[in-house]
Amino acid sequence: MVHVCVSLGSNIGDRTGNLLTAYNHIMVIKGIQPLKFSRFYETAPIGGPPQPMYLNAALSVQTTLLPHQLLEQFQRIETLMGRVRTVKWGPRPIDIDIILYGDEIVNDERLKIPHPLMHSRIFVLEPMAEIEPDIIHPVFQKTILQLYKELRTKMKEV
Ligand code: A4P
Ligand code: MG
Repeated sequence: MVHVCVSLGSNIGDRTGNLLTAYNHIMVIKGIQPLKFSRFYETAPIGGPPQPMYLNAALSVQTTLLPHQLLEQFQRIETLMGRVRTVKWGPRPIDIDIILYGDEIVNDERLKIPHPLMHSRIFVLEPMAEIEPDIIHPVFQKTILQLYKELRTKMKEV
């Protein structure tokens, strides 16, 4: 079993309903067991075109699935929930990103783990620091809580 951190985001339609629906879909995938689900955070959109506010959450699970199998399952759920990929970083009913997969590093065309932007995104780190503060980022060798605090400090400086 591998301990996996997942980030969820929604900024179209019933955002709360979308996060809960995504959670329900994830929980019935064979080979996934839930650990913790964060509260929901309203966050200003970062990047992409002008778009509505997001609702973000973090989820930790244990799984026997391999990284690419997880990605496939998450993309199936995104499509099922009406996700149409148009603009990069554009608005979406649901985005499901794999943030950490144990301490494994994956870097190919389709999948990058740890998620390359996680340490610079407060909307990823804040919910994750709530549920899994002590997990260590395998590249930076820092805990999620440390990364979150460092980013908070950086944001105050600008
Ligand atoms: N991909 C590579 N690595 C991963 C990974 N670790 N997890 C590939 C999931 N997917 C991964 O993603 C494009 C491709 O990334 C996939 O085909 C997959 O093979 P996508 O979800 O289709 O497109 P995207 O969402 O536009 O790109 P991406 O990189 O997922 O965007 P982000 O980084 O998630 O940014 N502002 C706020 N406040 N809250 C948000 O949640 N989200 C975004 C999207 C922008 N601004 C936001 C938020
Ligand atoms: Mg995504």
